[in-house]
Amino acid sequence: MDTNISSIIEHFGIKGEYELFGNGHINDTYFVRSEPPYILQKLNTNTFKKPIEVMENIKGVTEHLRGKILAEGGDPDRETLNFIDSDAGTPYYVTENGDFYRMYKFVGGAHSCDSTDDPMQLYYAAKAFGHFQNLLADYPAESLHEVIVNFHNTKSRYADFKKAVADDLSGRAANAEAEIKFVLDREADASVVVDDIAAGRIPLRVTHNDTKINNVLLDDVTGEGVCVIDLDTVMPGSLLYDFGDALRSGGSSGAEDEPDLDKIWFDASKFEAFTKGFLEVLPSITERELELLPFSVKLMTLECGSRFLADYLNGDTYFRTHYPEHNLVRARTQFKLVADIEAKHDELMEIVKRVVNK
Ligand code: ADP
Ligand code: GN1
Ligand code: MG
Repeated sequence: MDTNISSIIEHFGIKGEYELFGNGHINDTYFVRSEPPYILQKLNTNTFKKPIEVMENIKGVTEHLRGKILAEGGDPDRETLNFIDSDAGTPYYVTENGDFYRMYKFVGGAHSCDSTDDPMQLYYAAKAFGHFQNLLADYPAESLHEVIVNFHNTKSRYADFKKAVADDLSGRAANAEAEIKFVLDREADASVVVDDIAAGRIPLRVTHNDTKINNVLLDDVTGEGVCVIDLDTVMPGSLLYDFGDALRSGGSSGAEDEPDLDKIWFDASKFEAFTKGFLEVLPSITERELELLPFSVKLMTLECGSRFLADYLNGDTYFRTHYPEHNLVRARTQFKLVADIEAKHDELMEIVKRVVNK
């Protein structure tokens, strides 16, 4: 056992064994086996250069959510994240060498899914993400720090991608010519949402921005959404980012890093279930947002695939990888989905119309 982690746990006034937990790509997450149990996380300060700003955002947002959940008669200890203060008097603990840790209450009786075969899980996840956005509709957006600048600015993501190709820091570009072309061929897509936001055709909202399907906890008994987690990237953004990213992961037939592309396609029945749940709780959606729902899934999948591919070309410095070609495999899976979403665009639009008119 790493005595360092044990002593960090004690700085939060807790004693207990710990084990690595979850499948996040950014932070190191530990389950702390105490009574009650906790989640300890080492925040990735390579990704989040200003960790105190991340914590200020999350503290503000979770306090706001707590008030709303209480007003609805819910249980804020289960329905939002709750931090434990360290002996430094802050909701985090920084070690001598600058490592940044935080502790949450563990949300029990619930689970997250990395991918799912059950459209009902998508329905419940959608209601949870939509509800989360509703509860933050009156949150003062200007008080949020932009903790990762241009996080979903797809134009600036394109510029980053082109730079990764040009620099080819890992010398791997020759292994990925077809994948690089796939991204470059779709550059026009990058402007659609960004330009609409700039022109005021799409409203800026307070959004989660990382609605991967494993970032919502579902109740073990009822299957319903309990708690939206992983709040590091809550910032002003578009509802389309949250819708699109949830279906990028949740609408796939398989895992994000499934190497057998014959097993990967975009599942329209999952799209329908998610759209139903999302629109049931989000009546404030605009006509333009509705029109772009299918496109947003393609856009977020393309963005994510291009980020995986850029990281492969940069030498795997951003996402946690488990083997050398992992980011390339993840990118290929995303591009298989993009191609399938393109082919199914009209079918998906019909689903949106059907759900709206029900
Ligand atoms: P990352 O940013 O690395 O994705 P997350 O905050 O999403 O980290 O945590 C990783 C995983 O840990 C989640 O997918 C979830 O399964 C689990 N988890 C995180 N926080 C909690 C919590 N408060 N209660 C229960 N499980 C949690
Ligand atoms: C990362 O932290 P995690 O694993 O939930 C990433 C997302 C990507 C996702 C791809 C802060 O999410 O943007 O969509 O991996 N988070 C950050 O799986 O970059
Ligand atoms: Mg996560």
